[in-house]
Amino acid sequence: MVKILHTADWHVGRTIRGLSREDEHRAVLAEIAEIAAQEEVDLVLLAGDVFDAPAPSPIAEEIVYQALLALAETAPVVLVAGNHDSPGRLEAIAPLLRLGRVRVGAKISSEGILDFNAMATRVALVPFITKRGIIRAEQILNLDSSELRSEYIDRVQKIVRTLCAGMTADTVNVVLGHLMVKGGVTGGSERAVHLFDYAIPTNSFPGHFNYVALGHLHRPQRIPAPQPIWYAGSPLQLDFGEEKDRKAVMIVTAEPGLPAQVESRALNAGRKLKTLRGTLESLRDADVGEAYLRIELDDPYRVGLYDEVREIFPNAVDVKLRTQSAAAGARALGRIGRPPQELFADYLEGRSIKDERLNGLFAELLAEAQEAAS
Ligand SMILES: [Mn+2]
Repeated sequence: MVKILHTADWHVGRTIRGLSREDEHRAVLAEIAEIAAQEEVDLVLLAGDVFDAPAPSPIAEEIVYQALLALAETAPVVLVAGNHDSPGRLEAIAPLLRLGRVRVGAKISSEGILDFNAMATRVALVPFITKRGIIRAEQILNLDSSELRSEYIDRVQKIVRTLCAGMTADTVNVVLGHLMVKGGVTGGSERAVHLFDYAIPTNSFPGHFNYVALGHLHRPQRIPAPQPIWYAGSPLQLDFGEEKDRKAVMIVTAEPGLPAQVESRALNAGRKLKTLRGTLESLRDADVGEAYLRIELDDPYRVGLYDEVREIFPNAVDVKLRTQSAAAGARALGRIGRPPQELFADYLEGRSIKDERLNGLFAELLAEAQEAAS
């Protein structure tokens, strides 16, 4: 019997409207290390988006490496790169992390299977796979978007199947991946561009596996499938789309030949995110604790209103007047559903700029941004 702790999407370095969350990250990662120790797990799996940005700050690095070492005091740790991580950076640090019992899957590799013989456990490593990473340039030019999508899904499936080909029923087999699987529910802060278009079906995972440990979606959830396929979710509420999420890690008990048993353990160290809507008068006595607040006011604008809000709610990080957003919404309505290239052309025309090269450069930039955002 093998006991595993599954966590994901730490996003260390993430701020909320410019405010640091370093203290919360330290606290919640310590909470995870404590759970690992209490549960006496045999293995820790971290399913990508360790950092929030590909070039993290020294403080973010310190928080992550300390947390990894704290976890490694209990059990070996395995992590894969997510779309927010820099594979090159993680690959560079991998030999040092290995000395501290932390194994890294930074890039897809034919050696992407770890054997933990002492506990008869195999882990297939599926770091995030970019569209550019597996689709050739000429295909990007010649295929339409639905063909590109099925090409991507097909290749990701092949990669997963190839990695898992050697798995047999006499070991505990786990897939550790940062990827989008069909049937998941987003929390709203995962940069949802084309998220579901590029989701792979649950039957992509071949027969002999006991558990699929995923990262990418920030809400902890089981994917509807006969076998246990789970997103651990992020340990902190990262954005207001996640207000309802109850953050957690998964404790997974597995033995060869049987689907794993999964229990979630709640994480409580992070501050909550909360949205308040109404007039300032009606909200005045709201019980908000330590939560970061998004406040949407029905009041008409008056001088000093924002100062009043901040006085009553020092933890307000986002304050809007709904009356003003309605007006802005009406202006934006005329732009809804139109492709970015067209909007850009409008913008140029509005500024009396005529230069064909700009349209080409914009298209290039857009393709790159969509790639990076997904
Ligand atoms: Mn993420």
